[in-house]
Parts: sequence; structure tokens; C-alpha cells
Amino acid sequence: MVAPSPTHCSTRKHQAFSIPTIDMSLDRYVVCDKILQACEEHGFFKLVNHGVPSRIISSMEEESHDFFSKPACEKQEAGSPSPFGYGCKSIGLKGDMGELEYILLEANSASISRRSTTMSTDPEKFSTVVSEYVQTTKDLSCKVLDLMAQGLRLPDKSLSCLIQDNDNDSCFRVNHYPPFEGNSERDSTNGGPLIGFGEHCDPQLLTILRSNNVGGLQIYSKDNHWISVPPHPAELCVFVGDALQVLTNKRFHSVRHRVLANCNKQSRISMMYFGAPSLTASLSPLQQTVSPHRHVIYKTFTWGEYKKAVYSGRLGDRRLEFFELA
Ligand code: GA4
Repeated sequence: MVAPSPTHCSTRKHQAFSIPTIDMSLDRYVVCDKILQACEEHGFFKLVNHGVPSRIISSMEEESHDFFSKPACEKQEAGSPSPFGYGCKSIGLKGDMGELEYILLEANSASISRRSTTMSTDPEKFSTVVSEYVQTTKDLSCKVLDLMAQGLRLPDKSLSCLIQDNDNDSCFRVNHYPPFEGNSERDSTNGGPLIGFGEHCDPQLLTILRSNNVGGLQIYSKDNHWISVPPHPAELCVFVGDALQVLTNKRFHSVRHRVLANCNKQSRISMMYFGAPSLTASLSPLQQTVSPHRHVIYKTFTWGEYKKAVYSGRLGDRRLEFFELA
């Protein structure tokens, strides 16, 4: 088992850390620079003026509320997560547990439409709303990847083409953290805080997260502290994933994060688009990120090989280290 990161939270000194918030309506070169800096320093940033219409976000949130409000036996009709379907408390196949329930879907309209029949009494509406949300966050992911490529002086669209591939392996997840009914904010087994979703790095290229106005998300900073990310209705969060860390030869850092158990009165709903290439896409540091001062750090492997390694492990396992060159 992998030792968890130290659990101390941000102290007064560390609260000085400000999470980069990038206004996408600014000049393209300015946005590009800020994204590059945020990915190199933190592997995480927030976006404002991102262009995802609030109508699309609220419809997706409403469908999520409707789904999670159903009786347990009806939610289970969506199928137990394999990995796609409906899950409650149990995450992955190796016994990881969290104070949440969730749905995990393949991020393509055909699959969403098929699954919708088991998830809603109005499958057509459910499918339209989910597909629209997924398409819009995918479009935003492409814009962000294009800005990253520009910042890294890579050929135009060389990153976004990976999630535009017809066989891309992207997925979409909605997590519901109901108010936690335990009577303590501390986990008596380890003295740390109670966990909603345990610490991990996302394996894909990048993640776009939207949450309602309930807190709980924390990222692990470079100086080894957990930093709380306050929710904001106008913002979307972007996480660099492991696959992008490989392609950039560790110039970008995939960020460790976790969610604390929800001790608020209101439910927390978060919605994540995970952008991934096709299973056969090859991952290795791009030539432009390699120099005499920065040798190739990773072996060449496919996204399918990496995904298999990640999915056969525990949530917090640091699998990427096994793909480094000796
Ligand atoms: C973490 C990021 C995404 O939510 C996810 C998760 C996946 C799952 O829930 O099936 C994993 C987890 C995530 C990484 C390790 C394995 C696989 C649960 C788990 C214990 C959908 C993903 O791609 O990897």
C-alpha cells in the first residue's frame, strides 16, 4: 500500500498561496502564458469567462440531482461500475471507499444514449443534456490543450487532436457527496480528516471539473500542504493529468487531489470531463520538451497500457513512477 501524503492542512503561512485563476476573455498570448505557468507550477488552475453556458451547467446539475434523489434500487438499474455505471461508496476494484455515490459514463453520445434508458424516466432528455454538457466541456478542453500546445511551441492542435480522435477514451463522471452524517470531522482510525474521495492523480490528459457551491476539494501543493479550493459558481477547475505529464516530459505536473467528506448541510455535486486519447495512442515525451538539460524521463507506452496499470491498482498508487526510464 502507498503511504498517503501528510494530512496537515494549510496553515496561515500557506493560505498566502493563491490558486491561479485565468480569465479566458483576455488576450490569447496572456492566457497562454498564464496557463503555461500554472501547469508548470501547480498542475492546476481555475478558469473564468470559459464560455460554457450556465444553462448547460444548470441542466446537467438538475439531471444529476434527479438521478441521485431516486431510491437506491432504481439507481442500481444503471449497473454496477465496471468501470461504467452507478457506484455507491466503493471506488475501483481494490476496496477503496469514499463518502459518495457517483455515475461514470463513456464520453460519447452513442454510449450516453444507451445508458440513459437505465438512468432516467425521460432518457431522451437525460441523454441530450449529458451529451451537450460533455460536448461543451470537450470543446473547452480542446481550446485549453491548444493554448498549452502554443505555450510549449508544439505544432498547432498536436494535443487536442488526441481527444478529437474518434476512438478517444474520454469519460464523464458525476459525484454526489451527501451531507455526511457521522458525528466527527476526524477519522478516528488515522487522526486525519474524513475523506469523501481519497487522494489521487487523474490518469488522463486533463480534467475539467465543475462543482456546485459546496466545498471539499483540496489539492496537494509543491510545498507538501493540502490547499482547500473554494467553490465558485462562475469557475471551472482544470487539472493536469498523468498522460500530459508524460507528453510534456514532466514540464507539466499532474496534481494530487482529494475531496473531504461533506460536513455541510447541502449536498455537494461535482461533474468531471476526463479527456483521454485512444487506447492505442502512444505516450512518450514530445520532442519539443526534450533538451540536453532535460533528458527523456519516460519510456514509450500506450494509453491502454497505462490505463490497465492504473485501474488494476489502488486509488492513491503512484503508478507513473514505473514508466520512468532507469
Ligand atoms: C481517478 C480519476 C477518475 O475518477 C477515474 C477513476 C477510476 C474509477 O473510479 O474507476 C479509478 C481512479 C480514477 C484511479 C485508480 C483506479 C481507477 C478508481 C481506482 C481505484 C474514472 C479514473 O480514470 O481513474
